[in-house]
Amino acid sequence: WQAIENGTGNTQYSGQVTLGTSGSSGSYNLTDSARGNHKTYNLNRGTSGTGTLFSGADDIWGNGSATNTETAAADAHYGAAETWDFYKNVMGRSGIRGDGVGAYSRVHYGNNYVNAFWSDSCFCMTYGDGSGNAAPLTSLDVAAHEMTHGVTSNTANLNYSGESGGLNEATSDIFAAGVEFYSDTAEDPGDYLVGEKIDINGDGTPLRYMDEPSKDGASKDYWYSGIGSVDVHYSSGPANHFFYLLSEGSGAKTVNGVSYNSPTSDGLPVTGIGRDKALQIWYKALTTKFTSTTNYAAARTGTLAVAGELYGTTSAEYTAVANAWAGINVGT
Ligand code: ASN
Ligand code: ZN
Repeated sequence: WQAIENGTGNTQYSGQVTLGTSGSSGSYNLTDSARGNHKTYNLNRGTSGTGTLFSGADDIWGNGSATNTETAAADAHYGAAETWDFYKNVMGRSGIRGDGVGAYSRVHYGNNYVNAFWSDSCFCMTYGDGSGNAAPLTSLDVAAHEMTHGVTSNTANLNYSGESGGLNEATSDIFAAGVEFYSDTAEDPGDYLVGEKIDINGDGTPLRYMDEPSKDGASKDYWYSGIGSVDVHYSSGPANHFFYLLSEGSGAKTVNGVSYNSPTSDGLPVTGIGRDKALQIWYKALTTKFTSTTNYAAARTGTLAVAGELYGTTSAEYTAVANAWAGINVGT
């Protein structure tokens, strides 16, 4: 038995945060007993197994720099905790499977590894240290994106190819934005960008933009017949764009200090209903309407059905869902 403790994380991307840890005076470890015993392990540049559970005498983790081994652990542990809390407190879901059981995170995967991933087989998240082992892929939105792959696997189970694969990817980006707005630290305020903290492009630009996905140079803004044959990280674009339009509406808007300008395929305006309602609609569709083969047309049908159930078919919310899909060229 180990007491529930509150440690201090000095993260690279989210500033100083409180971490759920375990242990007692002189001997602590990264086991979050308040969140299904989610643990964070050190792979120490290995690529298999679990490595070693992060442990230490002082319950202070990391120093904000990637050169400190504990820093990536602090970020990953924090990301898992915020994602857990978002699903629990906003969606009423306890853990990835909804059974209250935590997963685990592995940091320092490989050497100069520029990716992070969820695995169904280990029920775990894994993070590389990025270019030069200096930019671990452990930002809050990346952690929430990967953990959401676990939620998707255990709910709609959207096939990771074709249009359903794009919807799977978009689901991870949508809830990553939800978690970031939920956490909303001064160091990493909520936004409709993905991976803006990890500088994966080396020029300070984010990995993805939800207001106008094509700004990344590869993602699609609008659905078209044949989009199912592009990489799932780019066919996600229209669904990310749908979510932005439904939340904030089309046109120019500044949210939390970030400026967006979201176009529509038909040039017609869309009025947003706010992020909180948009998140609820997507979550309920994911968990009660979507299946492994849901495509864009079926996602439209599913979210409209949910909007009807939640708000009625004559509601502004229902109309906004229809208009946001029309704005990305679905159902017109
Ligand atoms: N980081 C990537 C993702 O979660 C890994 C992958 O391509 N599956 O989408
Ligand atoms: Zn993904």
